[in-house]
Amino acid sequence: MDTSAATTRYLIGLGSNRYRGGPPRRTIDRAIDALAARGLEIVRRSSVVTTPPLGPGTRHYANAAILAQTDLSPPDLLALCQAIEAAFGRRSGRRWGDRILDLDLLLWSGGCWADHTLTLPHPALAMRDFVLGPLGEIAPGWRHPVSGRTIRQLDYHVRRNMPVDRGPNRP
Ligand code: PH2
Ligand code: MG
Ligand code: MG
Repeated sequence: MDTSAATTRYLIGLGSNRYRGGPPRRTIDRAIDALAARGLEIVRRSSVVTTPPLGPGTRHYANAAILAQTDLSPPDLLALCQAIEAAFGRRSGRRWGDRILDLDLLLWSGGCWADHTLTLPHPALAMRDFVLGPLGEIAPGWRHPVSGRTIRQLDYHVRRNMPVDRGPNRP
């Protein structure tokens, strides 16, 4: 038995809507490479979809999600994600404003987590089609630990209740 294998799984959402060193889709690819280079095992990755901005953003987003395995705790993984965001040039600015790179912890195999900086599942998960779409590609059967609904069910509900322009990748 391989006792060195990481046992904790995370679903992570990625977003970018500012050009820096390349277009947003390329930033998403580079961010996934950066997470892998820092020791995360990327188990699955979604396609990159183009979505209209929710909130005050001015440009469309490239969004994607990954399923990753690591031994890091939620706060340690959050710190790593924030370090990568900073390395990509992200500056703290307006809430929900345009951003070079956003890495959001969405769900983890440990169920619920809450401390002063991090809440899992991500509180807005069930309301965001740009998160649920990519998640549905890689983990449709994953159950939200509070509602008990699968990603597939949540995605179905959000699309039925809040139809939005899907962008060129999700006709
Ligand atoms: N992220 C936000 C605010 N609005 N809109 C889209 N389409 N995609 C995002 O990732 C996104 C957003 C804050 O993180
Ligand atoms: Mg976000
Ligand atoms: Mg974020």
